Amino acid sequence: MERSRKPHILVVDDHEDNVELLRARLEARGYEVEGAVDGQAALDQVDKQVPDLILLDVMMPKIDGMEVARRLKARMANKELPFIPIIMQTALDTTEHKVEGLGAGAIDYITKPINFAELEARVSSQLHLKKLQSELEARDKELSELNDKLRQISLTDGLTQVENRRSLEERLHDMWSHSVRLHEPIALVMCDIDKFKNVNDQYGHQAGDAVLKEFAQLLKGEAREIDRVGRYGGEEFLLILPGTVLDAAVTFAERLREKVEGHTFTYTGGTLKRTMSCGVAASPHPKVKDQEALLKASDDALYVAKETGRNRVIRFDGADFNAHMQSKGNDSADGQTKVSTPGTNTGGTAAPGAPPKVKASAEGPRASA
Ligand code: GH3
Ligand code: MG
Ligand code: MG
Repeated sequence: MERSRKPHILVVDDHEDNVELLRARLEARGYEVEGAVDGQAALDQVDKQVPDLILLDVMMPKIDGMEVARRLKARMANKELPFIPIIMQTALDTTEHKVEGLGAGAIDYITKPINFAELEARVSSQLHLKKLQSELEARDKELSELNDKLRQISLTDGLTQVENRRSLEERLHDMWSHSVRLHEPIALVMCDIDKFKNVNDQYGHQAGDAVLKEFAQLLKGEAREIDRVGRYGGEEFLLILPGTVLDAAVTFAERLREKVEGHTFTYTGGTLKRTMSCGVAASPHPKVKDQEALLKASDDALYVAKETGRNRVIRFDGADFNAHMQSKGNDSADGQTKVSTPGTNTGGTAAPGAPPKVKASAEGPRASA
């Protein structure tokens, strides 16, 4: 109810004289009044203009006041209508009738013949309650919107505006459970920009920030609507690909890697090129038992990509992965792979003599796109 306009009251009575009498009284008190002389007319009038309050006669032919109240109450309950206080006017001053009226959806009642002072007091108190309730609802809505906004902020990376690590972990948890329940595959692609520190060192931190933002958008642009793309850490990004088997995820990651390699990043003052390395893992896989193992598998594959030359896609438990693990004296067979952090290596762009890139398998389109 807006403060500026007059409260709107619908008076329903099958005796037109009664309607007119109440109209005159209420209009004199500053209310705007509509009249209806039967139940159907009352319901039609509510459809035309929702009143702030209804004064409803009980005894009417065809659709009586009880039925009107019941129908309106049902529509209020399913939010088709806002809350409208209904005051029953009844000649039947028995407890049963009052109880029935209140049960049907009336908030108050007044007995005929009507005492106008009493009527006015009841109308004004119900309108006051309705106003308080509307204000409360508005505040509730505002608070809930603010809460949604806060939650959104708490799940978004401030710099790149993609999901942050917390959000990714929440999503992975949900998506993992979903994939287990429905026996659907799920894949992770862990991406890390190669030699990103050099960007900061050579072009400044702001250029680094610009590259991160553009990089995030590039990944997002390549992902499907149902995929999740987020910043897992500094210059490390994670993609969660539901319904995707390992082969398909490797193909996808390879496409991403090529895209990044071919992309020219822009920062204030110039442009630069960069490459990225990816680790890919998926479930179902005999060595991936839970979501932590899946995350670790993609991370381990990423580190192998770094150690074996960067600008590469490495598939967890694939030939390159296992060869490297063996050369390191590690065996991934127990699912507890240990990989040292990458040492010094060649720069961001593909170095001459770097190991050949993983040939991504083209088999198997990404399932359930
Ligand atoms: P590698 O190829 O092994 O991944 O080398 P790298 O230089 O990319 O990795 P390293 O971990 O040595 O350095 C990461 C750098 O990312 C260091 C850090 O200052 C920078 N960084 C992390 N977060 C941000 C950020 O928000 N903005 C900028 N500009 N730099 C960031
Ligand atoms: Mg890096
Ligand atoms: Mg890193």
